[in-house]
Order: sequence, then structure tokens, then C-alpha cells
Amino acid sequence: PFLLTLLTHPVFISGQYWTTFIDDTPQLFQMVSSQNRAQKLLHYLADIAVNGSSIKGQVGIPRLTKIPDIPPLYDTNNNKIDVLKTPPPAGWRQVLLEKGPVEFAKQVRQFQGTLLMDTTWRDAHQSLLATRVRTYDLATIAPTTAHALSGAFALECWGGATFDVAMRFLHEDPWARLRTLRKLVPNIPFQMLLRGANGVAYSSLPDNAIDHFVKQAKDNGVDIFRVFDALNDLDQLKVGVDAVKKAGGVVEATLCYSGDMLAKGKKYNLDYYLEVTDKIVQMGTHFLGIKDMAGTMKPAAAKLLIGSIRAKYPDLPIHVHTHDSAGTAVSSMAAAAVSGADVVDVAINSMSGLTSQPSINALLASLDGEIDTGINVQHVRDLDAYWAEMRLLYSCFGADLKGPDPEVYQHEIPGGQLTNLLFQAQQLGLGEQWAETKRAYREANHLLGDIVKVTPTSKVVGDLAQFMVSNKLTSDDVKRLANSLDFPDSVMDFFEGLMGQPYGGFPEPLRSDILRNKRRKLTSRPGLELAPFDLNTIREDLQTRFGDDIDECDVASYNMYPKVYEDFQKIRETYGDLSVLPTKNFLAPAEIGEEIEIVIEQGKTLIVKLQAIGDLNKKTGIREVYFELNGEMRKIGTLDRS
Ligand code: 3PY
Ligand code: ZN
Repeated sequence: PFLLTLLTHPVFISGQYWTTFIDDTPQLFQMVSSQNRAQKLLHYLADIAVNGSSIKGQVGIPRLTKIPDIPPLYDTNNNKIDVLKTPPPAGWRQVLLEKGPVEFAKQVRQFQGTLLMDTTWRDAHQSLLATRVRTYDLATIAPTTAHALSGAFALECWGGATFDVAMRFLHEDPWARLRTLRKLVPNIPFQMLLRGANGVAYSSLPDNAIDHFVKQAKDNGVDIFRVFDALNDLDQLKVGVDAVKKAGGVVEATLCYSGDMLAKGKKYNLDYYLEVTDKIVQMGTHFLGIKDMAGTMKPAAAKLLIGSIRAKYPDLPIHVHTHDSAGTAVSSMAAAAVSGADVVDVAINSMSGLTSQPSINALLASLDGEIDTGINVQHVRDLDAYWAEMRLLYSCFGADLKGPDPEVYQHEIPGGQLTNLLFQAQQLGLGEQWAETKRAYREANHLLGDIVKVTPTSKVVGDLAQFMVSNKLTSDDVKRLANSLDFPDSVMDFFEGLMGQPYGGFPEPLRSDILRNKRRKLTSRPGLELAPFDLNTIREDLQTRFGDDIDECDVASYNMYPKVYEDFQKIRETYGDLSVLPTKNFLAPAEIGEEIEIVIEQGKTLIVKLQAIGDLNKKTGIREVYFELNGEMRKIGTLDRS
């Protein structure tokens, strides 16, 4: 129809289109493009109406039938704040923009109290909902958040698994998410999680790809970079830290906390952490991050660790992260705050607890009267009304975890992975094997030499544990049969040294038995072996394949996840930008008669109604799906793949 519009346009017919037709009639081309976009979206809606959700994993019917209301906020005079029209109060981002990273860090250190980082937009949903929260729902609450959390240290909103999942499962551009949120939240710093020399991928990339990625992240809106290495390998960590320094971002070089340091004979004890801290300080960082990814930092450990670092480094700003898997995170973060932490991590109540971060209001109540956080308690409570509904909307992605896991001190499974492994076990109907999986995870960790477990090393332990469960292997069996078993790739990668060097070295003779002559034994960081990417050639190639709109962010996406990026582009060619669909309609088929409002750009709204699904044409395998689009009938032929 858009081609028809073009061909029947009087200017086209008059033959004058070769002059300034395109420049003078942009409205026609905009119309063509919005009709094209509408048509593509109808194809997606038709496809899921006929074939069910395209989203992998369990997608039941989302539990909401309407888009949640945005909760109102009130000022101190009890007047409703118009969050869309009133600029949000200045926050820590203004300090950063005006004074730069060094002075920003200094002022945070000087703040009389403890600041909070809200992880709701990244780690909380990565840990509870398989990272499935869409830009649509973040952007809806962003203007309110800019007001309600204006005193926060930062919003963690990017990096970690969000990058991969955005493209792979949500079919949306992670860079567009960053830019959209940045526009809506000008006052609160944005933090991302960077996996050191791996960027946001699962293994090392050439250093120039990390530099390139971090530069785009900084230029598109990330302020603070929490950089970690999954084995606390300082050489690996430095790659990420240097990239952030070059890009002019705030560096939060991070120490990964592993297991209960108070347990007798623990490999990762206070001496170990102080030694790593010394090296991080020597490397140069604006903040020290302490990342307790499994939630095994007991309150007494928080007091000892943060207290000791504070005593040794009075001026070093410290930012502590934990998970609530053991149910102790509120106490641990309160202990961290009184022991000298400058910033601790929390999540909005309905997105907190269990494998996520501790509840913001629970922590505020625990600190009440003792420690200032600069947070408006009522506003945070108001914000929660939205997230309570979101938790329902996305509940199909959550594992059926009902309370704290008392065994976390033994198995040490990171929060996000714990939910993920449980979800997988429940999906396979192997819920009863869950206890066995956790036991195997613990054994696998010991076989590997008790390693620090976080992406990507946590996957190595998880894969080995599942391998042991499915092949009914004990630890002794693995050791005895190591030179004849066919181990998962991640295990081979780990032993080769592709994830860096573990503290205390690789366990032998297991390493040699597993690698045999199939893989090398690296003794230095893997990035040193990788040739730099030719970024110009990559860009030109992507432009040839996907069009002139390809920019540096696309190059960075491709570098991190080539195949995922290519598939994402193909889906985009077929269905257009799916991030504009309301989540319910993105996830699940519309009901007959349901009216869907889709804002494809500011001021341009499509009203789509699913009218009927036709009978199957047995010859072609096609069903016609009938829609009303802004009052006009549309028929979309759709292949029935059942
Ligand atoms: C990630 O790397 O995605 C993590 O969340 C690690 O905790
Ligand atoms: Zn985390």
C-alpha cells in the first residue's frame, strides 16, 4: 500500500520526482515509513496470534490486562508533581558533570551518611525475572524515578546480562534503551556492570574491542562503570579499568567476594581481600566496588571487611553490592553502612529480596535515625506501586522461589544463576532434583579448586554440576575418568585459561587430564593472544549487509555477540522495532476484539484491533489474520508453524 501511495502521488505521476521531490515532500515518505512500520508490527502480532509467543522460556498469559498506572508523587506541600513537565531536582549527576570523576568520588566520600544505588533496572530483574524487563516498562516509570530517587548515588541500568538478553530475547537495541533512559533521567548517574576483559560477553575480546565498547557506552549515557573480573585476576580487570579511564568514565574497580570469609580455612579470607584491594588501589580507581554476587557476606563479615578496608584506606570511596539469597542482605548492608561504606545497593521493594538486592525501604527503616541516605522514603514507597504490578506482568519468567536459601553459604551460587538453575529444573519437571543440583554445584566448585563464581566462571561450575548430575558422576568419578570424559565447552575454556588465572592456580592433575592435547595451557591473559579487531572493516561490512544506518554502537554490539546481533537485525527487518509494543502484547497473543494502542513515535499512535483468525489453508499452510488498523481493515497472511 505504501508503494501504491507513492506511485499515485500527483508529483510522482507528473514526472517531477527526479528534482527535489524527496526533500520537498518528507511527509509522504514519513507516511510511507510509518505505514511500513505498522505493517511490520501487524506481521509480528499476526505471527504470535497464530503461533504463540516468540519468546523462549515459559510464557504463560501475563497477569495484567491493562498497562499499570504511573503512581503519583507529591511534594512537601502535598501538591501533585507533574513529573513530565517539572524538571527533576539536581542530583549527583550534576556534581559529576560539573566537577568530573575525581571530585565526584571525593564528594561522595565526604557525604555524611551512606548513599544508595538502585539496581531495579538491571540486577534485580536479571536475578528475579531472567533479565526480561523491557525498555517500554523502564521508560514508562523513568520520569517518576528521576524525581523519586533524585538523591540516589546511581541507577544500575545497563550491562551484565541486559545487553545480550535485550537483543536475543526482547529483540530490542540495548543502545536505544540506554539513550531513551538517559534522556528521561538527566539527574541521577547511570551505572553499568562491565565484565572486565570480556566486556558484556562471556569470554575475552581483543583490547581494542573493549576500548571501543566502553567509549560508546560512555558517549551514550553510562557514567559509572563497575568493572570486575570473575576470578579477581588483576590483569583481566585492568583491561576494563583502562578502557573506562580512556573513555573518561567513573571507574569502580571491583573485588568479587566469594563464600563466607568467616568460615574456618576459607581460601578467600580477610588477608586475601586486603591484598586484592591493595592491588586495585595501585591500579587507580575512583571507587572500590565489593561485589557479593551470591549473598554470602554475613553482617559480621561486612563489618570486618569494610571496617578493615576503611581503616587502611580512609579516603577510598567504597561501594558494596550483595544479594538477599540467604535473607541477611538488609542486615549486611546496614553493617556495611555503619562500618564505613559510602554506597550500598538496594532494589525497589517488589523487585527486591530472594536472589535480588535487599529492599530499599527495609534498609531505610534499618538505618533510620542513624544514617542519612538522601532518599525520600515516601517517594520510594510510591514508586513501588508500579513495580508491584510489573512483578506480576513478568511473573512467567520468575522461578518458584518462595524464601531464602539457607544453603547458599555452602553452594555459593550467585543470585541470578540460582534463579536460573531452579527455573530450568522446574521447567524440566526435575524440581525434586534441585537439592542434588545444588550438592553437585558445590562439589564441582571444589573440583575446580574453589574458584570465584560469577559470570562467566559461575557457568563453568553450573555446567560441570549439570554434567555430573546427568551422567551420574561423583567427584571421584570425575577425577578418575577425566582423561576420557567429554566435558562441556565452558569447562574446557576455563582450564585452557580463557577466563584468566584462578587464585592459587588450576588444580592438577585434573587440568592436564581434562585438557589432554586438545587445548593450550595459557599462563597469561587470553587477550594478549587475540589480534585487534579491524573496526573499520567490520563497520563497512555491517553497512553493506544491514544498511547505512549502522553506527559505532552496532559495531560494538556485533563485536560482543556476532550471531545474536545478526539474528536481531533479521528480526528487525521482518517486524520493525518491537520495543514500541506494550509488554503484554509483545509477550502473548492478543485476544480477539482486544484493542492495542501503539505509540510508534511521539504523536503517532496506532490503534490495532485483532478481529479474527481465519481457517488454515491446508495447501499453503497459511492463515489469514484480520486486524483493524486505525479503523481500516487489514489482512495478514501468516504461516501456521504448528
Ligand atoms: C553479570 O555478569 O551479569 C552479573 O550480574 C554478575 O554478577
Ligand atoms: Zn549482583
